[in-house]
Amino acid sequence: MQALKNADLIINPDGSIYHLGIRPEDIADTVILVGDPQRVAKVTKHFDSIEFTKQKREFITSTGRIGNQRITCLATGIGVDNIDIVINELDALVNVDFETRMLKEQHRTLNLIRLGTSGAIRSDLPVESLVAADYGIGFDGLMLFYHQQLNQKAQGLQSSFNGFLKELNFDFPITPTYSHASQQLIDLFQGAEWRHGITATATGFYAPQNRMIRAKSIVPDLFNLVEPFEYDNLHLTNLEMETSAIYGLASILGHRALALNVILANRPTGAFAKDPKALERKLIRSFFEVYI
Ligand code: R1P
Repeated sequence: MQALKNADLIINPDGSIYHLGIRPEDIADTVILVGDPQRVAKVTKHFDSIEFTKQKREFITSTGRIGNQRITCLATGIGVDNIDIVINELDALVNVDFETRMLKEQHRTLNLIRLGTSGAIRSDLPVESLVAADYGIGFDGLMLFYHQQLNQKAQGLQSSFNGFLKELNFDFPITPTYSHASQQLIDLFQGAEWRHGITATATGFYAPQNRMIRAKSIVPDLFNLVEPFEYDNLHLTNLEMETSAIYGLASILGHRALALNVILANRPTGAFAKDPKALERKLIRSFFEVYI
């Protein structure tokens, strides 16, 4: 491999990476990814100590410790386009030598865990539920740009969903992409509190998620149509804007990934959380009860 060019791996004058504005030594092995920048402080409240907090654009990073365990929390902002930046830059921070711009010989694996908010696709998944995504289906298109060798589980999901779509005889506006969580991480979240399922990732908040205020969708029933889909005893449970890209890029780059989402909206019933902030806190608390 040749050294990465300055325009491909962009390093700021202070030695930090282009968008995230953090340096290789800033990253712990566990990185909690949150969408909302204000969620970082809600997560780090559970830390015993905080080493630093840095911000560039919407990307806030804070690293600290709980007991002996060093943990990073990073705000990704909204959407898979941001996830493309975040996961590639996190991987570069730990697996590329910033002096030589060459890949390091020893690969370092990160645990990338999303703590997010989401809407339920199914009416039997009420507001307040906590969902652990065994699988991701991307309706966003990002992973179509990457060479990806799907593992056996993701391949199984792909062929099952393709068969389902064929029977529906429905022309999708975009080619779906498929991914699976890290088995090691998903195995930790097996308690009754965690509903398991397949998380769908959309490329926008309104028409791509069947929401219409004034602008109309060309596929207004998309998620009603796919709601009955079931694979590996799991339903297509919920809809948000990051998971498929986190799972896809993590698997390509050799990291472990898991997405945990709290349900704020139930799309079939039209219900929305009365106190979304309390539910965010519930998700964070429930995560730390298991993970630490
Ligand atoms: C949309 O309101 C945002 O909220 C959800 C979606 O995935 C999207 O990012 O997640 P976060 O609360 O983690 O941002």
